[in-house]
Amino acid sequence: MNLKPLHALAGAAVLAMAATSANAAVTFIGYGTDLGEGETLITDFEGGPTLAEVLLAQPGFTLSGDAELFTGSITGLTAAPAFSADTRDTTQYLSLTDADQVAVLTTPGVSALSFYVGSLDSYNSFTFQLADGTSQVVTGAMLAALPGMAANGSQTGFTSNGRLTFSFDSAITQATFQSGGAALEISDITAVTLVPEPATWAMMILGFGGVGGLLRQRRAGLLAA
Ligand SMILES: [Ca+2]
Ligand SMILES: [Ca+2]
Repeated sequence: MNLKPLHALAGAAVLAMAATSANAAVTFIGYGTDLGEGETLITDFEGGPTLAEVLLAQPGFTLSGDAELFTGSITGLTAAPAFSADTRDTTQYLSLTDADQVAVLTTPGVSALSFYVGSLDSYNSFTFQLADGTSQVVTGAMLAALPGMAANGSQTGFTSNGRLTFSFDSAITQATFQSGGAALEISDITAVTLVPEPATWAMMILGFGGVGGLLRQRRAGLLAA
């Protein structure tokens, strides 16, 4: 069976989703293991065993919560995300196996956040805190309504295993992962980090200039002494 045309269809599913107060843009690429445009890896969930001890590849991010890390699959509990119809993530990944568990990622403010999700279920949920003070909840059931996506828990399907990318009208400062049951599986998280605004750059340059001026004054003082 050749899945390529269907894969391309899933890849083209870029759309705006009406959320409560802000617009959410969601992209899903079935089996999309490559990083998206401008994205850098934040974590692939190596390290541990607690979430606070997971290795984070970029400064300014924190991970916390009581969700667990798994390698491989446990029938009825957690399934390693599928990278194709017959290959899976063989490394450690994040899994929320019951409704009491939570994983929270805080960011320095990013314009887009992306996760490789495995066997998406309708009761999986992502809650985003935005820089404008609002929060947005996106559930698996909402995502299943988008073309090229399913939230049926399929452990091999390309419509339920792939890279999900979210962006909103405002920068994302925090993402909370939850699941109504077994399980929400995440292989990695990537982000598009915000470039400082021109006004911030100007202030930084002024700041550096100030430091230089101070050093020159000190040096002049030393020479005079
Ligand atoms: Ca991993
Ligand atoms: Ca699942």
